[in-house]
Amino acid sequence: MSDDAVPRPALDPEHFVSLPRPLRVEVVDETTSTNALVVARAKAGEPEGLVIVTEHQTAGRGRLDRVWEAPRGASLTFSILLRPDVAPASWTWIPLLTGYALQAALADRVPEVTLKWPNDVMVGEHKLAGILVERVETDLGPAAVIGIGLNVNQTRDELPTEIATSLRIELEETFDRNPLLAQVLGSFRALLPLLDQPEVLRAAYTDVCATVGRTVDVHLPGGETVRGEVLDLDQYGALVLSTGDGTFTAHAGDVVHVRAAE
Ligand code: BT5
Repeated sequence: MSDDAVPRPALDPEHFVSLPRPLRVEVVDETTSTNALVVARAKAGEPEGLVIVTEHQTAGRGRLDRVWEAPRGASLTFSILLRPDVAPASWTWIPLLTGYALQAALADRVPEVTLKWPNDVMVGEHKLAGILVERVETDLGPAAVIGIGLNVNQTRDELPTEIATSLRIELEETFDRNPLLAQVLGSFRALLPLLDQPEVLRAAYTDVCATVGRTVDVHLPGGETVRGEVLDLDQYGALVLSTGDGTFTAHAGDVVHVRAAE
């Protein structure tokens, strides 16, 4: 059961020494944003596989200038550097692959965990984790900085919105974040080759994506909204909607929100 007296072990680099190559984890006590830190390291020539995890972000970023908020020591906030050697068309799968790897790592503990296209990990209608992938141009070529915020030990009072949840709330248990992070990173590393097999990834993602089959409102920049039933994902991981008078394809980069239609 949850109990405020249960210790919350600090992040400890010792737990990450035997992760599969090329992953290597650095723990920092505090930073503005692990994405910002990894972007800077990518530009300075860092090889792929760097992971930076922090106890506290003072300016955590969401998509489209939204913010990611988590109290010190309660969650996992980390970023992974990749230098993907894949066709440009496969880049759009990176956030989806990341969500899939999180889902796969958590499903044993939380069987109800699903994915909300394009970048949310959900339990029912509640958001357990968010993903922010940034593409950075560097002297070594384009890099992907994959940021993940996973709510672990937050109590209801420590979450910023009603739609958020944490593992602690769902499972009534507090977690040592160290083995959890090692498991998530292991899952990510094991599934990474799927970037070269978009058809396999598409089938696997669709299987655990709660958005497919739903009627949703896709909010576009500029205020326009498109309503339709989600038929499928296309070969780039974009959402294909049936709108009544045809189909509409929504690309993750162009979407402000996807909400269940009222
Ligand atoms: C995301 O954005 O969900 C991407 C979040 C990525 C955060 C990680 S943490 C490590 C790395 N470093 C960073 O600086 N960022 C990444 P988006 O879909 O735009 O969702 C943002 C919205 O989620 C906010 O507007 C809030 O409504 C909500 N939100 C903020 N903090 C949350 C939390 N802890 N749990 C659930 N929802 C949250």
